[in-house]
Amino acid sequence: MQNNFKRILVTSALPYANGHIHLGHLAGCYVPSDIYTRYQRLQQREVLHICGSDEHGVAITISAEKEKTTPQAIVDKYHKANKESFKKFGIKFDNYSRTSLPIHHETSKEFFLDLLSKGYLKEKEEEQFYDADAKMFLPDRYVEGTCPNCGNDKARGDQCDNCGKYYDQLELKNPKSLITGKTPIVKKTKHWFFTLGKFQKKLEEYTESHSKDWKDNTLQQTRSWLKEGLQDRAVTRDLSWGIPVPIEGVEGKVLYVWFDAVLGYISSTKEWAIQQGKPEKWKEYWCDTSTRYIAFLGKDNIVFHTIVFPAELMAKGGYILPDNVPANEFLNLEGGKFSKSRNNAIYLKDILERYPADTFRYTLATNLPETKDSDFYWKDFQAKNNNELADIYGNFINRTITFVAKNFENKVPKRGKMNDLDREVLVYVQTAPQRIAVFIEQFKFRDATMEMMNVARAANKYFNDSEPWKSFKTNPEQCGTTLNICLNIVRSLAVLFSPVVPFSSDKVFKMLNQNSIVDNEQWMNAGEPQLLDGHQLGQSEILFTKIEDTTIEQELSTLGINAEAKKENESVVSNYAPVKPQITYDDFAKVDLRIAKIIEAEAVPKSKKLIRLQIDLGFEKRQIVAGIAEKLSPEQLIGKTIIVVANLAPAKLMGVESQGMLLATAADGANFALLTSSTNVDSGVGIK
Ligand code: B3M
Ligand code: ZN
Repeated sequence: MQNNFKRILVTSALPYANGHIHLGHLAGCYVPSDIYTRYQRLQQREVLHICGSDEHGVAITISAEKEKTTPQAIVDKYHKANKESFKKFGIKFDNYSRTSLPIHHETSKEFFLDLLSKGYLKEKEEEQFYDADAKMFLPDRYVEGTCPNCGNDKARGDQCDNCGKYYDQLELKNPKSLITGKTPIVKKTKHWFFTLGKFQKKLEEYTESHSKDWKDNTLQQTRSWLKEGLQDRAVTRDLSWGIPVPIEGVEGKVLYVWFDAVLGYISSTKEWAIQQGKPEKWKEYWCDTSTRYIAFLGKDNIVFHTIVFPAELMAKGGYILPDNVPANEFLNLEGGKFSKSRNNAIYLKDILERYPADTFRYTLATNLPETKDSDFYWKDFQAKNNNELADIYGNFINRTITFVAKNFENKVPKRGKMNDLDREVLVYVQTAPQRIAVFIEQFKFRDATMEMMNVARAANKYFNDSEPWKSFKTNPEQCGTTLNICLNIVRSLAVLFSPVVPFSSDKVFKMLNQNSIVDNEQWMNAGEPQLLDGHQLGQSEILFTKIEDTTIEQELSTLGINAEAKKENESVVSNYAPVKPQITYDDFAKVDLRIAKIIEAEAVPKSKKLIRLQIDLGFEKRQIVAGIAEKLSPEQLIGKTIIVVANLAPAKLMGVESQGMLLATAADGANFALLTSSTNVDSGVGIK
């Protein structure tokens, strides 16, 4: 990690402008990046948060065909909608640009031509799927077929959504054109290939220089690509929508969307600089080594930001590289996958009509898929709103403010002599900014948010233990001190919570009749008592209202997923095997179950089912073989914390020795699950 930096550049993945932002996007990228930048601003650091719409590529043209309109109409519609939703949700970008803007086209062409002149782009003929009826080549998502890696039969031409593997489209099995549904033929076409291999060594060094500060998923996916050896990759496509290949005489070809999308961060920064009236200022962020660059994104975008983009930047020269790439895993919905097509996605624009933004910001922040996929459950959402936001944070604010309004003429009472309880709680609050900062600096936003709520918990406890309703009659001076401290904690909480629930913090500041806004506060001073004795407070209002059961039932009934999930579950019931003969505890105790971490994974050659795993048991490393290759890919397995039978006699499977066995459900489809540990437990710990 780079320590002496002057400013921080934060980028959030550019969402495709072909659909509305949903909870999966927010949990994967935008809630974390917004918390991070808001916090850094409170730390008085110079921060720039950059984003925009990704408006090129086949994702857009296919959506246009589906909605029977033009790509331009699609991107215009969704760019506007998403920009607005982000704003209402309080995701603060310094600029939200579009990759269809001239400034972006110019930037991308400049990169392409520079790389071409340096010999990093090679012209080659390659074979590609061609739809003879539609008379067109079928780039990327225009073909669907069976994934060569995991067997998923809805795999796209360039990438499988199920196992995350990227491959050459000719490897796809049973290819079908998305335009005519026919089996495409293979035909030659000319493209420009980025010689990624030339950067293999530099990228390895770059990756390993971050072996201590990058998250597991980022590091493992990047290493696994590097291990396979970087190949030349086509960075042009036969399409008319996109940035035309800037070479004379070349027609009907555009830059591959991933080649230009990542450059969108740079062009968005340029656009911002122009808006500031300082057109050269973007260089401070991209070309100055005293800038620390953090790229937030979801796990399916990792390698484009740790390999492809850095290689482009290295090839061009003079640019800084991402210092960290805090990628999140996926957020699932009610135990299933988010899916636009199956109508089981929750869209930001819809929830903004029904709930305050902060409720979702908080519930997502406490449930971010930081180390593994997490689930959004409506019931959980209700519980977090009712039992935490309303009952803990909201309640403390409310009871404090109403008590002061009723008993102290709505003015901050004088702080007199302090007792042990007073001093204790003050120290706890004063040290909170530092505790939370440590989490945020490590991109542990869940922990940070929980720590914020812990402060509110401690505040409530202090209120209860101090019993001001009693001391008001018996010792009014002591009561004044208690409420003075409570009000100051209200203020502290508003600042500490502001990266997560900024709208509520603004309301609290109004209630406190503070003339500054939360954004002007200093993070490290947030725990200090700052309200003056006698300060007149504003009007109180309820911060969070409770969500009724009927509201949640309504939400659940509108989710398409339920009916389907139920059906799937019903069909399994009859398949459960009868329970085996009874055993004694001693029988069970013979099985030595241990926590282990998967450090390597690779398919066993010539086997469809077997995967060879290298696992770390804490006290030793071992090889085991598991029959789960059809369910999970090596990439999905690496880094997982699993449970293994550690004392199983070794056995050979297809000639490969297995020294143990992992635990997983004995079912297929939606009921297949690898047993993993839900919290971070050391490898080697036993299970009973
Ligand atoms: N638009 C993929 C996505 O929306 C892509 C990200 C681009 S980041 C430069 O998941
Ligand atoms: Zn796959």
